[in-house]
Amino acid sequence: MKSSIISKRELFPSSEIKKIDLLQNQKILEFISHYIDLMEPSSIFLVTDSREDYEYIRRKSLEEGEERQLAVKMHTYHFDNYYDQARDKENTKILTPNGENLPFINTMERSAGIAEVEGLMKGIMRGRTMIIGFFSLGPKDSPFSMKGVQITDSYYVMHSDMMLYRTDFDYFVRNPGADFLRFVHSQGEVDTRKVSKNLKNRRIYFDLDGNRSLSVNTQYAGNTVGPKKLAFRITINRALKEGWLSEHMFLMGVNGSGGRITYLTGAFPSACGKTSTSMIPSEKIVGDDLVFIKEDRGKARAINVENGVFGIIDGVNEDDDAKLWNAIYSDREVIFSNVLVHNGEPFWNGMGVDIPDSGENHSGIWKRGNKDAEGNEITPSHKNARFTISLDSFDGLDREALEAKEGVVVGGMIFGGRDSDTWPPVCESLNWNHGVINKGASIESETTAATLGKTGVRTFNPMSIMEFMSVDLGKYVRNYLDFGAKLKDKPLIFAVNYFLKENGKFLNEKIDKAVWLKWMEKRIHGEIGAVLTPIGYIPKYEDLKPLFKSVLNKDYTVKEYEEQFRIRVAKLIEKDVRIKEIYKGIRTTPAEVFRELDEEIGRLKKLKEEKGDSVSPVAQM
Ligand code: OXD
Ligand code: MN
Repeated sequence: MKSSIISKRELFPSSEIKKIDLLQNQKILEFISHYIDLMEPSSIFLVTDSREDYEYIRRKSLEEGEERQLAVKMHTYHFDNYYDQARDKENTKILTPNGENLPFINTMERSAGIAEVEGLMKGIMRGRTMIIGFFSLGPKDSPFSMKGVQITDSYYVMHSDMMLYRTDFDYFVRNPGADFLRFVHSQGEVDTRKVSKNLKNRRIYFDLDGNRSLSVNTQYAGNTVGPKKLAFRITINRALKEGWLSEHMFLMGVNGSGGRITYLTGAFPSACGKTSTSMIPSEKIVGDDLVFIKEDRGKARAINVENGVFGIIDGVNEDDDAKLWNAIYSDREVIFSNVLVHNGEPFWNGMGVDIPDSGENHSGIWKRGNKDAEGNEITPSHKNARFTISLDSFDGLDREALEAKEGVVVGGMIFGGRDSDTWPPVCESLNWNHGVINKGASIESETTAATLGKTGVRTFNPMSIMEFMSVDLGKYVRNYLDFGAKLKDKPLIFAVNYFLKENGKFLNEKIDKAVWLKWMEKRIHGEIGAVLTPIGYIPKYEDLKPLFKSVLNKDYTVKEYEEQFRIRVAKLIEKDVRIKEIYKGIRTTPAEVFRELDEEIGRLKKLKEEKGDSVSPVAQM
């Protein structure tokens, strides 16, 4: 069928009709047509892979006032509504047939959900342009990749999509039968600052059966940028059905001896060190947020799904984040969101320079001391203020790995959380199942600003995926265990914790993670030994001391080691019992989960009887 099925053709510019006519993919034409009829845009714009289209979108973001110019030519800034600064858990729902409940997931009956959100979308683009983008999730022409089509009326959202993902209009021209993920978004009515104003009608719904996300009355990128966290809900479901892993993980190359590079993935909840680990200056970044992992001839191979970084800027400073700092302060393109702008310069909390007392920020024209409607003092930038940047802008980008169509072999997988009193800074699991269950599926983390709501509350966050979870957790863990069973060369699984505290003080410096990475790399290649404890293998002091010296030029003391790697036996038992209780409430929990947790509790109890509630790592040797 020809694109004559596009309704209201006569309303649209001939340049765009020409592009549409290149598409013979009936599913796309029907998809576009449905939303033209529903949202009634006054015009359309199709984003092809051309440089002109990229520049047009960028220019329009500025002309429409969704982004504004900073002093540096390629730097712009964007604001979201003061109350639209993060993912909205309450109004994010997974639509399930018959409204089937899923553990920990906000679900809603599918047809009622679609009717509700499409009701809100009716006529919403009157007087506006519908922008349609075509993307590849993962390298083009890779067996890992998926394709997605984004509809939006926000130039900022499309601009972000284009910085973070590869456009792939050509694929759709070449493949009339191709299927794709569907992302439908409208920012809804905006106020004079161009921010979404009908927040009470903000909805982010996922129709997994239709491979579709529907989001409305919001601009925050976590709620709107289709190929990123919207696609993620859909790909988690796909991975489960097809026996692979779609994960909330960075992908990085760690430099080892003799010039070898070992690839590690890492899953951390938002704002817990995932981005900063992936950008450690001494190593190679491939991606900071989303990977697909598949089995290939007995090995686990991974790709980065993205082509850019949408990261938290709060606390980013020149000393701790040199690689990122250089990227941000190059002349490359950056969108800053929800930072403070003063005289054309962006500022954010914790950047390590003096922050002006006035300017414009997410609250509007701002002066230090200003309070919000709830009486809280407004900080210069929001805690979840972000930067959007292409991976191209980073020194030490592993381009070959980023573009590798067949992915790279995963040597290790890291799980981390924000945990002040339980896990040691780094620990290797006993084996795949122990790692999946007692590390990944047992992450508890204190909440952060990436989601609306209270921060600092200990929450269960298996694989750091909970906020994006779209399937039954028991089945998700089952899939992980089965995936490992297919592997001849299993990646080692590690747990890290950068947030251990004693008497309210952090026990580690931010940069210590550079040492843990080197330790893990050596373990993967069997180059060093370790101390066996009830929770897995921890480093020996004699291995860490030279690593601290060579990596950070730091004299690491036995006292530091003892404090950091003390086995907090009582706390660990409490934790395992808590986790067991949670899984008991999930009907589909695999039996292996209880077995692994019980065995670990048994080992810990034995140690407790022999040596007490808190045991020095030296005493373990
Ligand atoms: C993100 C998040 O934006 O996890 O990546 O919040
Ligand atoms: Mn993330």
